[in-house]
Order: sequence, then structure tokens, then C-alpha cells
Amino acid sequence: MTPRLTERAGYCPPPRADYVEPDALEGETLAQKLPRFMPAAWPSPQPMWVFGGKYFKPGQWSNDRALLWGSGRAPSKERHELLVPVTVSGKYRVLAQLARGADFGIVQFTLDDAELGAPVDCYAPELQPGAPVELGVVSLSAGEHTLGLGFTGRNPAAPAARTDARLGLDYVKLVPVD
Ligand SMILES: [Ca+2]
Repeated sequence: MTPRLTERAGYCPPPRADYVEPDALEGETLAQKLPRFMPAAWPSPQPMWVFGGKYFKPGQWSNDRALLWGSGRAPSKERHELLVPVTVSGKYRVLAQLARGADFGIVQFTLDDAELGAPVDCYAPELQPGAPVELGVVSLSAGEHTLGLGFTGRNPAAPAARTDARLGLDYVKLVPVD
């Protein structure tokens, strides 16, 4: 009989995250919608500790992971969509925590195809988590909603030798508004 993964010799369980943002919808675990066109790159859940001690400190990234995605060119019409589950109809503040870094682009969110918040410039000289960004207050019905991600451009300080842009979505949070 084939042993289960956790019963195999040498199995090393993934480390437990030091920090998980309460009530967060983790970017790395949100369901992804199939793109309408073949993307230049597929988004992938990324353990942030692989970037090493300089860029990863316990407690910086919720669940120690983020969803990383890149476009070959920014600005770009390329978009990627995630499914956001809403259990109770109501009004919500939408917050997002994004990674920042030298090759990270200016990101525009959409919600159910309408622009959500202002473009977010994710440039920073070195990889780091940004502060949670307020994307606005929206009324949402119970069910699944589509959160879109795309690039409107790159910060002028981004490396000039490249034209691509990346983003890292640590989490999205829906905070009920009374
Ligand atoms: Ca995360």
C-alpha cells in the first residue's frame, strides 16, 4: 500500500506561519478564473521565505505566502482574475496588501469589471510588504465576485533595462461597514 505523503520517510512539513491576518482572503489561496487569453505568465502562490533572510522576516507576510504574477509589458491590457467569496450581502471596505519591489508595477484593481480604487504604485527599491491599501467601499451580494488585477504602468524609478512588471498579492480583506 502506498503511504500517504505525511507518512513517507524524510517528509518535512511546511513551516507554520508566524502571522495570519485575521479574516484575510489570502491572495495565494483565492481561486483563479481561467484567463480569456493565454497569459504571458501564470500567477503562482509563492512562499516568501524563499527570498531569504534579507527580504523575509517572520510576521511580515500573512500566511508567509503571496500570489505572484507578472506581465511581460506594463502598461498592459493583460488582466488576471480571482474569485472572491462573500458570505453575507452588505457594504464592505476593501483592503489589499501588496508586495513592493524594484520591478513591481502600478496595479489597477477591478471588481466585477468596474475599477476599484486608484492605481497602486508597488515600486520600492527592495522587496518588502506594503501597508494595506484602501480600495474603497462597495456593496456586495452574497456569492462569488471577480477581483481583477492589471498593470497601468511602471514607476519611472523602475529598472530601465526591463519593460515587465510584477505584482504580489499578500491578501485582500473585506471589512463590513455598519
Ligand atoms: Ca498571504
